Amino acid sequence: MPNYKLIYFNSRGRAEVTRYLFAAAGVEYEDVRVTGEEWAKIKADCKSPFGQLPVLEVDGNTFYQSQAIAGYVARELGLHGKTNEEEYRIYVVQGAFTDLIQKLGSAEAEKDPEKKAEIQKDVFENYIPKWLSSMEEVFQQVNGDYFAGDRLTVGDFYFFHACEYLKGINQQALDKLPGLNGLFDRIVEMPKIAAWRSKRPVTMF
Ligand SMILES: N[C@@H](CCC(=O)N[C@@H](CS)C(=O)NCC(=O)O)C(=O)O
Repeated sequence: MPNYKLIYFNSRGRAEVTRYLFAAAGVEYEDVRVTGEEWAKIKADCKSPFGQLPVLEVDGNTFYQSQAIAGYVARELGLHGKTNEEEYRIYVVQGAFTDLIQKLGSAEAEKDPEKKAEIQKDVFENYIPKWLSSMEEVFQQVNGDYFAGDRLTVGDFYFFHACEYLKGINQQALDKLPGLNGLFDRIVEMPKIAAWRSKRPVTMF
């Protein structure tokens, strides 16, 4: 097994899907979490051409862009799509995840407090409920217990990571969505995922 070193900040953010993949596969890796102060010092030496985190070092080679990293790790660990259709279904969830974090990020980035409150109200009252019901519809179209069909894949961890955050804000967020609720609970109860969630540093997102 190669030597994996995942470098990111002390948050789940753009690294957690990859952390979940390592956890689910029971693969050891170095989970390096840098502070903002440390990052300011090492940013110039960051081996990503984008000068951003996360980066993944694999036996000394540097991989960058979080979704490319997750896709690479998923394939290495057998949690990728094994057919064209499975791969397609994973990209659907990954795309929806990207839409959600862009929307949450745009609310966060607004400086004017009044406008920010307005955007946040719209995100929480309209965008997120619609996003969740769309995800339920996507899940219901699949013939199986997981987003790609009958196998756990990286797509399920994009969903899980997003919904872990949404449930942190509103514990009932998935209550009326039986497919998503059931999948969320199945992932929570996976022993290797439960072990990771109980030992990882506690962070807001
Ligand atoms: N598209 C990139 C975005 C990476 C990104 O925005 N990283 C942020 C943290 S979430 C970062 O490194 N910020 C510090 C900086 O830009 O100096 C990815 O998904 O990896």
